[in-house]
Order: sequence, then C-alpha cells, then structure tokens
Amino acid sequence: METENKDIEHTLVIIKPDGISRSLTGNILAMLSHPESIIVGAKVVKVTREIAIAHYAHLKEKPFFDELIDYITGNWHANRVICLVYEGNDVIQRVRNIAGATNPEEALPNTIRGKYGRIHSKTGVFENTIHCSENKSEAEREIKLWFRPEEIVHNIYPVESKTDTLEHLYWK
Ligand code: DAT
Ligand code: MG
Repeated sequence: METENKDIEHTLVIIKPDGISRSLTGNILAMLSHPESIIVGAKVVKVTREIAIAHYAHLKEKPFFDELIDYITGNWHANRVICLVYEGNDVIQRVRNIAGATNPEEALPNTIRGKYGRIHSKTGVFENTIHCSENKSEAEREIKLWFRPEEIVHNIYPVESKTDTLEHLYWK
C-alpha cells in the first residue's frame, strides 16, 4: 500500500556518530516524539564513504567537505549512525524546528542542535548530532539512498519487483 494522503510527508533523520558516542539517542528520540510524527523505518548503519559522499553530494565544493565526510563516516566518534524515516503531516518542517539551526551556536537552546551540538575546534565542522531532510524532494532522494523498500513498513514511494542474482547472507 502506498501512502494515499498527499499531505502526508516523509523525512529522513540520521542520529550522527557524535550523537551515538555521547549516548544521546534516547534524548534525541524523546525530543522528536510527537503524536503526528510516526516512525515507519529505523536501522543502525555503518556508514561507507560511498554513501556519505552521495548523501552530501550537494556540498562537494564546500571547504569543509572532506572533514564532513570524516565526521559522518565515524572517523572521530562511533563508526555507525541510526537512520529513521518519520511519516506525518508537516513532518519535514516539524523535525527541522525541533533539530534547530545548522550551526549549533545559532540553534536555540531548546533544540537538539542547540542543546547537544558543538563546533569542532580544529576543523570547524558543525557537529550537530542530527541530520534531517530539508524538503520533500531531498527527503525522497535521501530515503531512497539509505533504505530499501522492504525496510520501511509500507511502500511510501512506488516500487517495482526485480529478480537479481546478488548473494545474500542468511542465519546458519
Ligand atoms: P542541514 O544539516 O541543517 O540541512 P546543510 O545541509 O547545509 O545543513 O549541511 C550539512 C551538514 O554539513 C551540516 O549538518 C553540518 C555541516 N555544515 C554545514 N555548513 C557548515 C559550515 N559552514 N561549516 C562547517 N560545517 C558545516
Ligand atoms: Mg541539509
């Protein structure tokens, strides 16, 4: 079943490596909790350089790009992140409001980034503990990058079935 209500949005949230290593997962999830923000997908991911570069492709020309990739792939903290897909009316903006401004020094103190973010003193990278999609098209691009359709509780975007010859691991 695809989502029928056109007002329903989806957004990708990533609890970044600093959020994991500083045991902030519970606090971040509690702050994101809202009756109209429903989690429809969640997983722990070891971030490869490949997915990190694809995720931040639009920031390739920025002077902090290499450090940003080091940060998100876990070179400074934990080598994993938690990815979540939230569903709900207006969920993209609601999550961004709760996350706060990109720069932790500018984020309001009652937001996730305002409470828990910091600027790395050597690299200047904003270690802001959480990623959240900026708009509908970015959300779709990012969700499709990080999640396969089977990992989300219903088909939030159209799917097609293909048979492939990839080898998969099974429990012995
Ligand atoms: P956001 O994550 O709020 O959507 P973004 O997409 O512009 O912001 O940037 C992605 C990440 O890159 C951001 O969460 C932290 C880092 N970053 C952005 N701007 C930066 C800057 N001027 N200096 C250092 N790190 C920055
Ligand atoms: Mg962004």
